[in-house]
Amino acid sequence: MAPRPTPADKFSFGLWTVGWQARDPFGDATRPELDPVEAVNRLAELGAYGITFHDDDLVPFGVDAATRDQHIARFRKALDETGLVVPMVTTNLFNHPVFKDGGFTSNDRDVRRYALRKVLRNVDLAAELGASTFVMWGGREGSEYDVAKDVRAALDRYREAVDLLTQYVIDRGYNLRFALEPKPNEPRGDILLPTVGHALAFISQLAHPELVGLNPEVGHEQMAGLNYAHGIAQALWQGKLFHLDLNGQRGVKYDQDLVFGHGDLMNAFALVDLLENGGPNGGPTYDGPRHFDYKPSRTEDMAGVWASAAANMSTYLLLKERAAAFRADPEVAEALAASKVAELSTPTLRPGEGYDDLLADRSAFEEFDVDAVAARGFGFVRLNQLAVEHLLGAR
Ligand code: GLT
Ligand code: MN
Ligand code: MN
Repeated sequence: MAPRPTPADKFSFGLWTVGWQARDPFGDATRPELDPVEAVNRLAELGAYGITFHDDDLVPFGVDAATRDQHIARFRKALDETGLVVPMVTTNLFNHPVFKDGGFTSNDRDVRRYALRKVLRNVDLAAELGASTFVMWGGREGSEYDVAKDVRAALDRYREAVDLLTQYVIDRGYNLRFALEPKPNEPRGDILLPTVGHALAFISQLAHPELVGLNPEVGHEQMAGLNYAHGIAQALWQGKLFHLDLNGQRGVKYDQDLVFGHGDLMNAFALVDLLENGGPNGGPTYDGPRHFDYKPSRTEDMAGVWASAAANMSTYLLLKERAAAFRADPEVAEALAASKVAELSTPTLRPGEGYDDLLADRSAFEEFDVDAVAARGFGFVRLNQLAVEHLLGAR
């Protein structure tokens, strides 16, 4: 039986996920529009704790101020009634044709100024609703043609935008941090800040790097052929895992946004194990929202939408159970020791040891039995098979 989620599990969903009408480049919508208030009610019933949105998911683009206030007020009422929270907010800088060459990095300066105003307005709303993370996915920030985009100038403009936004939250006293979401391509041929690594390097160039981290998405890293769990581990290592987008992807192809675990299940297992058991004392490494950014497949009706939303959460909880069982298994402990997994945490040099001591240590080199050590196996396959057996419920 799949475990039932509760708000303590901190599961959250984008309004654009369950609300996706399944329009794709080849076909029309297969589902009706979803009222944000209904999304709040249904997600709360299913056991989620949070809901996130783009400005335009909640308030249709271009409506007047009074209509905007009405939309926000009825959404707030649904939040108050259900206890659902808004941990994260983001801005749509990709849908309207004005953003066809990007928002912060459009070649057109007027578009860049308009994009900044749209984001500043949404930052106010995020703070008003108590969000602590503001995601920035720059899906249109990029190019199809190398000669048409000065990438260094684009990065200057990207930095200019992020620096303005961090200064704004500092001056307004908002408790809000920014999380960049990398993606290698789609909708642009090449997107700026394409991977976790590029985004981390970009952050080091900012005026307030402490206020900027990452929102890595499973499928986006896997579209680039990269290991998501490794990317998350490095983001944690650098103190930059501010938020994350969980979903599923099957290999290097278009962005599938499948249910979490419906792609690379082994990597999802490693990820949940890292998030839940990877801390210094075997506890969680990350205590933020477990946010699902998936698209209910186009084949599904509304009942299928809610079933797929529930599937994300139960898969996560099942993996959490399986990872706990893996960690508690004495045979796994023995295999981990045989593979010297914990030995990697021992510094290579002794306390206070420097290169002079290392050079003087004959056992490290002159007397080191290279052939004997080279002949020893690490037993990683056995260890991984134990993980597979736990994952399959065979242990
Ligand atoms: C868009 C994208 C997602 C991002 C969203 C945040 S928008 O749906 O595909 O990966 O997380 O802007
Ligand atoms: Mn995606
Ligand atoms: Mn995403």
